[in-house]
Amino acid sequence: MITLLDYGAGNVRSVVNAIESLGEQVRTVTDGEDILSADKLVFPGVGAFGNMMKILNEKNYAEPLRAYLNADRPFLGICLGLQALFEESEEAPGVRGLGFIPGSVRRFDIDLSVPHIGWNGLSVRQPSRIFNGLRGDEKFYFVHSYYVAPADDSAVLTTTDYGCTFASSIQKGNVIATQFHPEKSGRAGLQVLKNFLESGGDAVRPPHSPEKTVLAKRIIACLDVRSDDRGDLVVTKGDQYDVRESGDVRNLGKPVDLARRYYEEGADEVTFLNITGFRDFPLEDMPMISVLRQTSRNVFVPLTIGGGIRDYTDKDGRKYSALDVAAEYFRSGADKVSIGSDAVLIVEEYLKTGQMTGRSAIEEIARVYGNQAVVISVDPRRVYVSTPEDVKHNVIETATPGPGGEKYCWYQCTIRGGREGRDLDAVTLARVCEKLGAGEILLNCIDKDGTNSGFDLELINAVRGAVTIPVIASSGAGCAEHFHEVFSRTDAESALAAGIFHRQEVPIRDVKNYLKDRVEIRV
Ligand code: 1PR
Repeated sequence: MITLLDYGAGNVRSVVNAIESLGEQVRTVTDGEDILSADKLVFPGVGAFGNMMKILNEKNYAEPLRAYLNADRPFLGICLGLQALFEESEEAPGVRGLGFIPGSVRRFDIDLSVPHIGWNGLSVRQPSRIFNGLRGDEKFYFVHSYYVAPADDSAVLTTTDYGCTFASSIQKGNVIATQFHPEKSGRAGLQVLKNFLESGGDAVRPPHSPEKTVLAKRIIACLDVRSDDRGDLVVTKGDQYDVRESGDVRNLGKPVDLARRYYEEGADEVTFLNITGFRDFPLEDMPMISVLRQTSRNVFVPLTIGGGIRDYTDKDGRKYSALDVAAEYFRSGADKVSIGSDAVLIVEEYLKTGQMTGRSAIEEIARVYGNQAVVISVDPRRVYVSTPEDVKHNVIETATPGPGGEKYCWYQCTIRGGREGRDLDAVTLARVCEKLGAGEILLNCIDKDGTNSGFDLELINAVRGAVTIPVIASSGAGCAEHFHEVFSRTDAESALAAGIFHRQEVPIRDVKNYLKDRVEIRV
């Protein structure tokens, strides 16, 4: 029996799923006694350092935890569960951590995108039983803006490079903690968890551990989901957002089956977009939640879900906040939520008033679940103009002139699945969303969607240049070369595709095989 320390601030579903997939049972801590009586304690920290310590203190968990750690009992901390072991964090000055390891937690101060999101490697510094069965060159999933800086190296198991070299896992006796998420790191991550759960085993040094590590570019499979005319939930795919063919909604498969297939084929992440979420209320549309629950049981890479994340009043007058909707998605196994239409309305309001209210969906979800959990899905469309002075928007000079020979264009944000254009450009949207606390931009392009003609590099460069958070390039992938093009000609951190994967024209494996000698990826 594995004891899980869940202090109620986020998604522990995936950790439970991963442990259960290894044949173990999980019980959740309900009081300090449960901590002291645990055989093996897993602490998947989520959210922010200050809030975490506040809850641990309020629930009287902090002292039993210190006692458990000091007694050298089996412990696995994950992400914030690693940071909790230190004395203090720049994320919450003045708040005392558990202080089990001397040192502090620092914010990345680097030229690269923060948070550090994605698959990066481990440089092994000391042998450990946690490495049993690993080659050493596997990549693991990270998502964090802060890293631990131990006072000395004695407990450092691995380091990872991202603008600086930081401790990515530590071990002191039976206490092990990782900055990366084993439960989201595919087969390699499950092996690390298994090594922890199985007591014993010799300390080993994996044979192929790199001296320096590199963050991989991510390949994301996207499933646009909606009910067809018979009411069945299907994966569909549009041409420039039109998902109907001869009047019917295109049906390209079942969401849970396809997500599983993409996981097995090597997708680094899976994204579900409930494309009619703008008109349906997701908490009534329970099939989506059930898709997420079933998927997270056997897909061990990050899952993002979008569609319908906004405030809502149901027919009985009951009010739900966007945070309520997001919370249900996180409980059901999502790691990130993506906000589309509502983000546009939030930014318009911000531009009108110049005020950050702290109450928008972006700010509220970021505050509770962390910036990295909030993705903004942008649905822009090109609008051509003859000169940059024609509009007040961010205009670019384009190599693909418009129908009247126009040499300039701007990217108009849309809402309601592209149905309604707004007086806002994608560059401004991305910039304001970052300011409000979004952690990542999912950059679609209506003109390119479903065309197989390649990504809109001009759009991606314009948005990527305007923000410091990671950008996911989306729409238009037609062959493996297009992924190479987007990674070599833009600074996008990841690339997403739908149609070519669903129709099995270019499987994810072929994309990765093509990229592997050209771009750093997770093989
Ligand atoms: O507005 O917060 O309710 O969210 C709705 C979400 O649904 C948004 O993220 C929006 O992008 C998405 N969406 C709405 N309508 C459509 C549609 O297609 N009719 N799909 C839609 C967006 C774009 C991508 C697609 C890529 C790659 N689809 O998801 O997967 O373009 O496609 P490709 O590789 O085949 O070219 P809200």
